[in-house]
Amino acid sequence: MPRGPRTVKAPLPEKQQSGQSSRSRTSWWRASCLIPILILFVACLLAGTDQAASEGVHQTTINWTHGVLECLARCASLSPKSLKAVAALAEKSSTGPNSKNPWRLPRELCNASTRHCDVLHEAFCAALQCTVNASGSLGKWMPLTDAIKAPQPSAQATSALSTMFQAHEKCATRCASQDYLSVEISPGEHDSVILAAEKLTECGVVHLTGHAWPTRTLDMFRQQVSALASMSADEQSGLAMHLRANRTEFFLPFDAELAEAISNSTLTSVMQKYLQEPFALDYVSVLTAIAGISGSQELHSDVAFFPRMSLSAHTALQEITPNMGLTLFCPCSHTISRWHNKTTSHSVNSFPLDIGMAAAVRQASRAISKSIASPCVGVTYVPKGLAPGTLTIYDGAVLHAGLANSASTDRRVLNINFAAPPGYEVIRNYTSRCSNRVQVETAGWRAKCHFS
Ligand SMILES: O=C(O)CCC(=O)C(=O)O
Repeated sequence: MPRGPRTVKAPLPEKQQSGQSSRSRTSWWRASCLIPILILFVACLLAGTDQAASEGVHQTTINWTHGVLECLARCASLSPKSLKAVAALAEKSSTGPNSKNPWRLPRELCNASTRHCDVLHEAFCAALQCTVNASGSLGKWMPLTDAIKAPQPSAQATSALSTMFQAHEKCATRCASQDYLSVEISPGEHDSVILAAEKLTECGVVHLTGHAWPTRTLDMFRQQVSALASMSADEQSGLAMHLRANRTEFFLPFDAELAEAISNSTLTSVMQKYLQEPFALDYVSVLTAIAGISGSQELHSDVAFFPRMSLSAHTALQEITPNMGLTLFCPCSHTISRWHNKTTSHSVNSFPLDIGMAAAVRQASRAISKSIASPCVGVTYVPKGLAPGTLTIYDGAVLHAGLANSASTDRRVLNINFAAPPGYEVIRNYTSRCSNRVQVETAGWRAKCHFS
């Protein structure tokens, strides 16, 4: 469904849809309640409009949060016996030749990294019980051994969840601002690298402005893209892959001089500071949103759950105006509640609220994005526009979506992708559906660019 950056199409909240509004109440009661509500509504509308105009931010309009938080509190109130049953179900779902588990990284990656790499049992109750549909309503409780009906949520879990959720909303609100997310890069200045890595850690996305790339490197990028554009249709299609919503990704042939420029760049320094462990270049491509043809994508992430595994760095090769289709982001969605920083290991007898909330909020945002244009918690961020040379780095776990190009010019973005820990690029195998030529060119980039 095409989705413009500034249109919000909101179905009625669930209660009103199902006709449970207070039809039976007297009209005087309604009138006296409605006046303050109306005043509040107009005030919110004005505040929201202001912010949307200045920051490209939308307010969330479907209220699914109460049901999901209550459900998570119910998961936290399960008996050890039921939690064991959930863990057994989780294990069952993750075995078998075709199972792709979002909550457990392959062993070889786990061994190569100090990161928290298995949250299967912790996330599973949220995934089983607390998912919502496109209109924001919660699914039915799945009966468990001694919790045939959902248990009463404990006051402690309810309060802890509410605090955590508010912290996430605050993070999203702070980060949904182009000024906040933009870090001006001056040649040779180290402080801006540290600041950029901090913003990326906090928000999951950062824009590097100013001298993110030396002019010479930007010129080389543009030459490579022109070279691609002048190839025969056959040669171009051998380097192409189709993406969601009628976009095309062209993989750039390996170029030793460019590989050198990337290796010694501000981008690589920010990546080193952010990841704090070895990583590898995965591939280099050009994302093309075709004028009048590329539509809006559904909200998605590039990796299922874990942050700091796949990072994309998009360089605007031309000025990108709002109607050319900017990328929408849900700020802070890469690590809702910062669960990945905590080293505590959990037993099967507990339900960690932070991991459960991360799983449930990500699912809900994606589900409701099918019906509204402002799917993120609290606020949805779309940049106002990007100047040529601006470098946007985002963690692949951040929920995002490319918006429709309704302009008359194609939008081209140079995309450099990194994988961590090294070896993830092989397991992810992003280019598996591509031609032999793409595999060969990608191998060229990968061989030259390893970072410790
Ligand atoms: O084109 C964009 O802005 C984003 C593309 C993207 O996220 C994707 O195709 O997965």
